[in-house]
Amino acid sequence: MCLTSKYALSLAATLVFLTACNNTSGPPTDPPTVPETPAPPPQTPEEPSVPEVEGAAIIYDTDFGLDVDDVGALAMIHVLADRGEATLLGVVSNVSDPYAPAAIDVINTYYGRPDIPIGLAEGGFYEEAYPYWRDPDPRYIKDLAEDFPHDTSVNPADIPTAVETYRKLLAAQPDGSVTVVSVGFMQNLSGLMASSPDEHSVLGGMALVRQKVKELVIMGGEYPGSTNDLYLVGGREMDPSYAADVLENWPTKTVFNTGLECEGIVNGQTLADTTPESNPVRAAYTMFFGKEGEGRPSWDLCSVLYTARGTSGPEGTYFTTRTDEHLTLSDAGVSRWVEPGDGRHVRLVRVLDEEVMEAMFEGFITTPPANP
Ligand SMILES: [Ca+2]
Repeated sequence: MCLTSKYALSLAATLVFLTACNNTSGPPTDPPTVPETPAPPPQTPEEPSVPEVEGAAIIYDTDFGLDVDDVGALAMIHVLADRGEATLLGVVSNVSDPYAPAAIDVINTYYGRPDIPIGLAEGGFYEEAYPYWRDPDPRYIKDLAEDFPHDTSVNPADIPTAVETYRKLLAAQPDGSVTVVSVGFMQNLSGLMASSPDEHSVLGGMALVRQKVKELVIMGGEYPGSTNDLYLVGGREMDPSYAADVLENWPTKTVFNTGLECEGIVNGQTLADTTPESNPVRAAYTMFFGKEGEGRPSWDLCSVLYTARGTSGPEGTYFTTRTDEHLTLSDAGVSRWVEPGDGRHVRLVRVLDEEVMEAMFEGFITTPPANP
């Protein structure tokens, strides 16, 4: 029987076991002695743990609340993650609405990822984020936060800033590996570039971005130009300076899904037919429209598609790219694509039929969570 001791994994366990065996074959002796615990190995400073990443490593920068395709796009990221095509590192809100982080966490929680880091924009930009061009104007993120499970505070003082969240997430990732998906305003990105070294990284913002970010994927930048591009101008609370800073100074490849490319592709209209009432994605669309069965253009979803799969996938070629122009933005918020290319700005041109893309997006956002 004592041969089994050879399977013991540690010296300590072996000694205890041998002692016990001896005790069964002879007269009682002294109580078994507890072998000395080997000294622990010398402490080494812990490396920051790097979570396992599959597919595109995404930080999603969203104006959650202003429109509802942001919810569809976040759902799509989760389904891509369930399929091993993406990893959601974190989400930052570029509106300052205190309900935005909680509403984002509602969606993350529904898809079985309740602990994704979430950051909130500073500075009082869109402190109430709702579709202000609609009448009535539902603040669906507040309803999501109040009606669905999550564990995120609605007190902004409890939420890390978007810039801090960016810095912490980027610092923990391998060089050149992170894709930032910006589907809203750009003050978080501008703030990240201007950020100082902190406990997360000795690098300033520009160096940190240059080192860690693979590419920035922006939804916005209407082609061939616009005086009123929502995200470049800043919408109702206009301030084009942040977007101007990003267009001019962001140090990595920047890929523009200009909005119009995917405006004709509708998403969300079948959520009420194919998913349960407990689905907060369905609820968001229903609350946004005030009724079921309506869909929204797929601006943000096209950015997610490019981010996860690039310009082509099983359905065919999604996009071609143009690099012969770069996007400029004046102080007054007038944007224009001008020649020549600057080596950084890339523009996506949709190729795949709208119907095929629509079916693909609807398939993504109506897929149940793999690990609810
Ligand atoms: Ca958006």
